Amino acid sequence: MWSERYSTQPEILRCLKHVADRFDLHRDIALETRVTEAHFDERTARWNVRTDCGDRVSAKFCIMATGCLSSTNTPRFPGLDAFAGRVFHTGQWPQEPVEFSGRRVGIIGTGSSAIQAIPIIAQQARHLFVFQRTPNYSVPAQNGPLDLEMQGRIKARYGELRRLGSQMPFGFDVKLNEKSALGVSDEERQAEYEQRWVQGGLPFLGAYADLLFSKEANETAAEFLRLKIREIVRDPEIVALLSPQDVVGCKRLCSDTGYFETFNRSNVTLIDVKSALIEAITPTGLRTVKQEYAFEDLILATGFDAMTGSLLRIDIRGVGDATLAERWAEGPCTYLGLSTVGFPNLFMITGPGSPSVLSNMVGSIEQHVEWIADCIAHLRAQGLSRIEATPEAQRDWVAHVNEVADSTLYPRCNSWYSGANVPGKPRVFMPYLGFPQYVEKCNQVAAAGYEGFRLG
Ligand code: NA7
Repeated sequence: MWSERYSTQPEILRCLKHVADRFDLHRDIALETRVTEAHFDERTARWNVRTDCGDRVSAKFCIMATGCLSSTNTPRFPGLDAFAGRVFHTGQWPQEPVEFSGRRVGIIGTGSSAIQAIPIIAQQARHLFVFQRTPNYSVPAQNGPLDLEMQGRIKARYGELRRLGSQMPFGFDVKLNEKSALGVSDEERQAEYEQRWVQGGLPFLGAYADLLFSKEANETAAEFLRLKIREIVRDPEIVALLSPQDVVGCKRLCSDTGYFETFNRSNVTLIDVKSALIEAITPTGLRTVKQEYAFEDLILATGFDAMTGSLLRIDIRGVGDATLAERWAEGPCTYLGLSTVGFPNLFMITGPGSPSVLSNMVGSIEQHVEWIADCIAHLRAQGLSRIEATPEAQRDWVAHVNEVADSTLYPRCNSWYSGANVPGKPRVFMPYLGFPQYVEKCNQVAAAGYEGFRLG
């Protein structure tokens, strides 16, 4: 039973443990184990995997289910190591509760993680300093308890809801308005945005069909969201700092509970670190080029080395001992986000070039797991032991992923979707836009005897 519209981490963990118990999965899972290397042995056509616990495993197939947002991004702030207080990263939060009562806290970043953390920490801390480089748009989460009757209604239609969701562009069953934002009256548009604001969450972006295609259409949504900030936040200087100027949804739209209201509190200070860059972390706080701030706890809400980080932190070597890091030096290249040239029998779950983070992750993960399982079963049934994407299929797929992305506003901003949040990371738009088309393509590839792959 889910107790809220947006479940908290402990509730999700309880659900995962329940599934692992119920299907007796624990015996096949090694927790607290980091894979350090995976090398393909051309002689045996097997993957040799090592872990930091000293395990050595040999397997015919290697499936990297390493997650799109699991390797944290920690900028190299000078002085960080010498900070005398506690340091937390939102992506590596401790399991035990963290108490901020009576403490001065600094938080760097104002992405989704910070936007969710800031209102809660502000209620506890003596003072909270928020160091913002770029403001973000946010809509209310409108979180709340899920009553039993509603849960019953949803569960009675599970199959149907999943089927409907799988036919939608992002794999979610949300109401998409097919009209253009520019083809309706101001009153109608305002009412549509208002209704979606009250409803809450990311379906706000479904208000009009052209929001992610036309800058002019997008600007109507941007102005609506900026007006909300002006209505909520009292100090006009803070309003100006909190008001984004980019395209809405180009960076992932955030969803919050009382985020903008938090800046009306007397114990919260917003600091613009775009106009006054962070110079260093000092032992007692942080120094910008303009001023010094003192606090006891530092929170890095600085995001993730998304989509490729977890893969590239493992020493993965394929044909000819070539490393994945070398192969992807100019950015990730895959066929369907499932496979990459030069790495036979290696599959990725929600890899770059698949819908992944721009889709319902659960649906996308399931689709990949099922496709890979079917593929392995097919190879076994045919007495085959090797599968590898062809360079031509990969080249065409990469071009197609870019072409689709370029028809939208997505590649226009500095988002983690294109690696722009990590200094030095190649700029490649990584997710594939269009869940139903993608699933159809994967099914066609399989039906045509794994077209675009060399089987052996
Ligand atoms: P995000 O969305 O990548 O946000 C990271 C934040 O940290 C963002 O505000 C960044 O500012 C800021 N940042 C990163 N590096 C620096 C430096 N060097 N100086 C100052 N500020 C910095 O990560 P989240 O964890 O919030 O969310 C990631 C996803 O998880 C989210 O989209 C959901 O899908 C779930 P910037 O915008 O780069 O100027």
